[in-house]
Amino acid sequence: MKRMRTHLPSRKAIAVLTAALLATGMAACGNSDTGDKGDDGKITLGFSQVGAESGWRTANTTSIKEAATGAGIDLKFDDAQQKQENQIKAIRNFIQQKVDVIAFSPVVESGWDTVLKEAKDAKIPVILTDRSVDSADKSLYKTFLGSDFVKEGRLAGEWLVEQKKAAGGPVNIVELQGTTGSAPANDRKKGFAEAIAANPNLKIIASQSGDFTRAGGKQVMEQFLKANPKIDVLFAHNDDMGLGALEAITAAGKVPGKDITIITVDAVKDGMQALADGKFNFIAECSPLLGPQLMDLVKKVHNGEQVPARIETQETTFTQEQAKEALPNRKY
Ligand code: GYE
Repeated sequence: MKRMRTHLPSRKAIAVLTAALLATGMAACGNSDTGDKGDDGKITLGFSQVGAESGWRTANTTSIKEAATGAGIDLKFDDAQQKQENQIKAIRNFIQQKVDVIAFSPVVESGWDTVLKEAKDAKIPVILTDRSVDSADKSLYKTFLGSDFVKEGRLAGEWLVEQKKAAGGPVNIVELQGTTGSAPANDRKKGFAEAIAANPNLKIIASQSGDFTRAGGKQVMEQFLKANPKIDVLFAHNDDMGLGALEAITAAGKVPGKDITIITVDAVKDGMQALADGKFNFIAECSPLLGPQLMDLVKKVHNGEQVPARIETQETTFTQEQAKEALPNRKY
């Protein structure tokens, strides 16, 4: 009997425990209704990244990780290896773990409604970053932070129209598209096509996905070169595919930047170097440095503050001369 008694919690212990439980419960309610903060009191952000397919993506991941540390946000980072099913799995995990906020860069535009609804039902706010979704129900996410991809495609096309004004004869264009079904591939294709539409001599003779990777760009460009004896222009939806294509073009005995005019998007360091070296001819910029703005938004939506429905990054374009000037100070 005596021994048993010593193992029973005393009244005082029960009182202390109850008070502690109440306090935690109240603290959680006071923070927000979107989930508990971690043990350390920090906001927890679940972030699902597309993958590591390009220089742009690597710079974007670094920016997000550094900004989270700087903002004192507890980051749970998941790399989906360019697969939507992995992103859906990661988001479901974040919901289960009751993170405070979920952010993700959707690999493709469609097929998100179900999982976004699950996050909404769990009262976890979602922020879209870099790429958007095509969901009709805009209440499934709080905001979108990223670039105007249609504009990037249009700027690329407008530059080409200007260059080829005096060309007269047919200008054969090949296009390396980004990941099939992704917002930047869909939108850059659209913007570029619109910009050149009024010029019937500018013709896209082949267009295929290189999945935003160097290997993809090289392989598809090899096929383009085999199938088409006269290629005047390459429009690649990102620098990496353009860089991969350089190898195929050189191997085919052609001079990139001279025999074939090369236009890309992103303006990451390697792309800018190729432009400064005269191998590329024009780049429409797309900034991956979204981390600091994202962390700001995470704090705001966690506090229940209103945020704009769409926040667009300011971007520019680069010619070869401008690339030479900008390169020394390029951050990514
Ligand atoms: O242009 C490309 C990357 O979504 C804007 O994804 C991003 C694109 C970027 O793989 O390099």
